Amino acid sequence: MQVKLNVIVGALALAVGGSVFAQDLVVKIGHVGPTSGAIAHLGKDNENGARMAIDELNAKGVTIGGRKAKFELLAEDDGADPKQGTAAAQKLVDSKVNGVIGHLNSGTTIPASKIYSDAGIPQISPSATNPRYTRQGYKTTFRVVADDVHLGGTLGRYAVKDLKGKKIVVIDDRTAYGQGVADEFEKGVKAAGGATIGREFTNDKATDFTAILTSLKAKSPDVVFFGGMDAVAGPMIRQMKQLGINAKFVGGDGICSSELPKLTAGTLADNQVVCAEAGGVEGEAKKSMDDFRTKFKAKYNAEVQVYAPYVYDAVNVMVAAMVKAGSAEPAKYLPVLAATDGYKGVTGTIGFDNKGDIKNGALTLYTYKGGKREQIAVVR
Ligand code: ABU
Repeated sequence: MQVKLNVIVGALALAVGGSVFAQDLVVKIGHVGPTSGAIAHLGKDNENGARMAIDELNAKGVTIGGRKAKFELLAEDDGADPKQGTAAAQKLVDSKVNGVIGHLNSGTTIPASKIYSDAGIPQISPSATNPRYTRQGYKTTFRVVADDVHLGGTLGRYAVKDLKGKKIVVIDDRTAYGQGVADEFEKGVKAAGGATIGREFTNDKATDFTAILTSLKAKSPDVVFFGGMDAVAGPMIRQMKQLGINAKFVGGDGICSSELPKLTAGTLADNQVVCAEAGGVEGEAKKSMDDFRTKFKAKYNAEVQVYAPYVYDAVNVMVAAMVKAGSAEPAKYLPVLAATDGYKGVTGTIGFDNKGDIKNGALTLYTYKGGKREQIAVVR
């Protein structure tokens, strides 16, 4: 009897509630990054970028296909671990997300992309730069930053032509990103007429680099390139100083964070590091990025690390495609997303090529002075 009563009450509640909630379209946006582990500061930065976009969209009010959309962020932690990454991806697919922003690392983004592709769910990575991600033939993969061919190649040329490196050595962390960007750096060095004189590797959890740095010190390097993330680069720079290696330290977007000076425990010299963010704006377009940074600081009481603005744009580009398609159903808005062109984001103008890569991607070269990141130049 009690069971019957519960069923009737439940049905009534649904009927009454239905007239209210039928107007709202719940749109679930998945986000995945490492919010635990050594690069949790980067994962949280990304997640905050997504949350900021979602909060603003809900506050502004967005209509999709004549229905008011209510956006929900389903945030997952992949710990920068490929296995945890695929588990997180499956969880989001099972939760029937409408789209995914992530993952942060190439090593997690690439294996996860098969899961999203099989489920037909659009995925935009705001930070995975290994070119393989968008070269697998999947229709669901997009990226709003330049890739490692661009990053590594530009830094390789910069090391030869601008830093005048004559004794360039390379270290990588053997991840999909670290090894890939280091390979591209070496190609860039060669293309610019230079040569590398040593290569060593470590891993993305290492903290002691005495053996590889001692071996490289014997070659008296003037430029050390590191393919890996800031959590490893910081202690490496500190140990270079302890060993008396006075070389420039060059790296890609993975080391180019606000956190890097702190991670070197105060041993970072002015102008010692040259790194590149895989995007960038200049001239009048810079104002929107600066405004984003100010808003972000006010909301989270934290500086942007690297990728938060790219995550913010990725969410907004995805939602713009849903609005244009009049549907948040992946199969309906995916072709509209793929055709994105001329979208004005805080990170610049976004359009995708036929692989899902950003068209005409930029890079921003940075150094550090007084413990703060300082822009050198935006290059295309
Ligand atoms: N692009 C640097 C960090 C993310 C990655 O693994 O690609």
